[in-house]
Amino acid sequence: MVESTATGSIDRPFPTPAAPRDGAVLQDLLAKARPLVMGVLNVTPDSFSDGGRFLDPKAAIGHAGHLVAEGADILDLGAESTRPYGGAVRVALDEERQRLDPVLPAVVSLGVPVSIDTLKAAIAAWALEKGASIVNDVWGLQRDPDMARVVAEHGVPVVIMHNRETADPAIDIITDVTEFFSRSLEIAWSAGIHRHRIVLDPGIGFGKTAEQSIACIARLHEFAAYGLPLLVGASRKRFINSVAPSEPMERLGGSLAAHLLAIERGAAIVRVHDVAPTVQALAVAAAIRRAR
Ligand code: HH2
Repeated sequence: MVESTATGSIDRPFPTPAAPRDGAVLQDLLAKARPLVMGVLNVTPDSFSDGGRFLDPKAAIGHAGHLVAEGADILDLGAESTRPYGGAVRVALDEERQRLDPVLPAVVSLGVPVSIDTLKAAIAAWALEKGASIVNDVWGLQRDPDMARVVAEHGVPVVIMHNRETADPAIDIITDVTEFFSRSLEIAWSAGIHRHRIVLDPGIGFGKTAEQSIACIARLHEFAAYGLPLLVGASRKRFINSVAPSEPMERLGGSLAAHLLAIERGAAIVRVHDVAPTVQALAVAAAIRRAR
């Protein structure tokens, strides 16, 4: 029997359940009506927690398969470390594309939506042509002046993440994030990006002290006023070390705690390195909530 798919027609079967390539991808994800898990795939030598582990394309594709088997709803593919804690080595456009090229088509064929985690509009455009279906911009459309146009022209969802060059312990971080989101939304709407294609993310660890990262999770519900889905990426981040001294690979407990509390405060998507434990934690939390 030939089945209809989101992208196919009833008389033209597709061999793989390819994710929808337009703004509907976000609506389809949110229609699952449960918190979504975005699995991190870094094809980088220098990411803060898993740098070098998945630079080899075979290792990266294998890891992507594991993340999907463990229950990832979205795969977030990045080839330039954003180094939330400084010291990022900027990667040239060609190098970033060369890291992605042998990996992206195979990852797309796994059948879950792939977001491209990049600062560069040219990489985003290229990745969208190759099958990525979401843009994840850790500078919230405010770094590369062409990013908003690329997102608008492709009609895809975008994650707008808050960022700052440096942390300033003296500022009210919630106000800063709110003002940043408002600027990004102006840019998005001027470029013609539809409101239902936007996800907001306070950018845990980016230009924030540990206390400010914690505040962004504790007061996440304050960003709900925008009426847009919220994403939180607390996985293995350094603020956990400030509460419970630990190396990045030892921060699973802290990551789970942060993501569960973020979901209680309205997060629709959590961005994680450890998909299986997160899926389990979310299932148990949901079961307990249902039994109330
Ligand atoms: N965090 C990182 C990278 N991209 N994107 C969003 N939307 N939110 C985040 O919190 C976020 C992100 C940093 O984590 P990781 O990718 O593991 O590290 P690196 O940037 O060093 O590769």
